[in-house]
Amino acid sequence: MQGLWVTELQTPSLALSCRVIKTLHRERTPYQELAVVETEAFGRMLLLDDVIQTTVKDEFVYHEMISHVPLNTHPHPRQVLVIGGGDGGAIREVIKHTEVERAVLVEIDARVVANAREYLPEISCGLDDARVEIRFEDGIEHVRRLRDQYDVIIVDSTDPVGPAVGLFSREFYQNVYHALKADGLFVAQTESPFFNAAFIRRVQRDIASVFPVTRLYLATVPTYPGGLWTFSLGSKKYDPVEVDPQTIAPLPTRYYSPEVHKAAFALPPFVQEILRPGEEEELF
Ligand code: SPD
Repeated sequence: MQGLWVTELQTPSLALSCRVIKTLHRERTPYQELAVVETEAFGRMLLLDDVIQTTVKDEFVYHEMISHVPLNTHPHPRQVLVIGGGDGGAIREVIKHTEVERAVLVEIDARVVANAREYLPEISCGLDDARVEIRFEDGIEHVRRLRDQYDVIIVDSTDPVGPAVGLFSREFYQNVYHALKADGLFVAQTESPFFNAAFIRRVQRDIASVFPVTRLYLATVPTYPGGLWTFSLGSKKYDPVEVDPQTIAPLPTRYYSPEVHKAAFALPPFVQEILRPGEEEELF
């Protein structure tokens, strides 16, 4: 192999490598090692602690699916909270919904936002919208204080290691439940069905112990381990599977559509298997 490559060790026995055209920035923030590199295959790429978070080429899949599925499930998504997501991709999608009055971004690491603004303008471009408020706080602590405030909460976190572990706990889901209004709902990114099956099973069980409606859905994100990615949704009232595609207003999207909304909940048998109760095994 020639030249500079960036490699994410996605599991102890699997790596994804991309040829790097240029390293644009590297720094140690108070929370993590941050890098922005220009790659041949995926354009600009943000890495945190050597884990790919987002790339200009494939980010739209993840950000559209973590945002439009919950926002089109809630009939009136006016107050929206995004936890994590400092690159701004989820916020960019959230503010496409004209009914959104306020979109609060709670990101622990101010340097993620600063670097996204500087190096990833296509992704961070919604952060200056008048409806957006940015707070540099720990999302776990932030949610603990809230009661009855949000219609939709989106947990756009890093992988469940280090400080993010608490974002995947039953206690956090209970706090999210209280932070939501009486008909609110939330969604979280929940890793790979190929490599994190036991983790997904545990998360789904915990969400189901708090929320009356619990769903898992899928999207294809080429730079994430295995390429197939899961999102877990907990809802007090509305079921994303019951949404009538004809009621979904058209938005400028490249992956999400009313048909994809429906199809994302059609789980292959091996993913359905994950949702059946079984042996617990901690993978992280
Ligand atoms: N394996 C990496 C998963 C990262 C998920 N969150 C990415 C944040 C993009 N806004």
